[in-house]
Formats: sequence, C-alpha cells, structure tokens
Amino acid sequence: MKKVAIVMGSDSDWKVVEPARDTLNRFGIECSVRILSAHRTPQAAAAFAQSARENGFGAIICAAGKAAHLAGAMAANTTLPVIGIPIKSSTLDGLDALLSTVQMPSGMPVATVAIDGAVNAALLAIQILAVSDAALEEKFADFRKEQTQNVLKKDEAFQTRL
Ligand code: RP5
Repeated sequence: MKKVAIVMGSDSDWKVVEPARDTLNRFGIECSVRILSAHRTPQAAAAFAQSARENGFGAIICAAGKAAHLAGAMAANTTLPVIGIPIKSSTLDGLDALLSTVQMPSGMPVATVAIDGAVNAALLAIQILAVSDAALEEKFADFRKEQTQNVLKKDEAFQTRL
C-alpha cells in the first residue's frame, strides 16, 4: 500500500496535525511526519516533494500557518496529490493561511481542507489511496457506516432529553 507523507511548517503545528497521523494509523496506513518549510528550508522541502513518488508515497498532506506557502510549493514539485491544512497560528485566526493555501493558480491544485482540519486531510488522503485499493475502500465504507450509526444513536438519545 502507498504511504502518506505529512509535512508541517513548524513543530508548533504538531498539536493540530497529530489527529491526521492518528487517523492514518487507524486505517493501517504508514506515514512519515516531517518538519519542512517553504520559507525556512526551501531546498529540503522541494527535494522531499521531488522524491516522494519514488519513495512510495501516494499523497502528501501539508500543514502550515501564517503566509502558508508550503502546500503550494510542494505541489509545484510533485505530480502526487497535495492536501493543504491551513493552520490557525496567527492574529488573523487562520484566515491568512486558508487564503494562502486555497488560492492556487489554475494548473496547480491543492486540495485545501478547513482551518485546522487535520482529520479531514487524512480522510481525503485515505480516499485517494482507496481509489486503487479495494480493501482500504471497504474499511473506509465501514468507517462511514459507523459514523452514521453514531449520529443516529445520539439523535435517539437526544429525543429522550426533550
Ligand atoms: C508557519 O509559521 C508554520 O507552519 C507555523 O504554523 C507558523 C509559526 O511557526 P513557528 O514560528 O511557531 O515556528 O510557517
């Protein structure tokens, strides 16, 4: 099975990003977590993206805050799908990172999830890998069913409180 790379701009992003790693682990997907920055380590970030496919990765999740160029810079250096997590790390509440990540020019997509949306980034990576992996697709479908059942149970319990 392909691996998923999680790249974050700073170790200060980890508390938000950790649930992405946990979600990938839950689905049995091997992942690497790296601290690489579009601004502070531009050569290392580019080199990682350029070799990611040959190193067995199927998708790259990039998390960064402030003027968040990491996901775009990684996308420019790989043909793998790149998922961006805008991190809420500044006085602008993450809106800066959201716009920096989502507003990619035509021809260079980054699939941007919500501000601090680490779990959805992992789920999207899983869905990408599941396109060519029937067993993973089955696990993902089971997860969806379980999620539905949990909400329906909560609804049932809630009715007794009204
Ligand atoms: C971004 O700047 C990082 O992704 C982080 O969200 C933010 C702050 O980084 P530190 O100053 O905490 O290292 O590049």
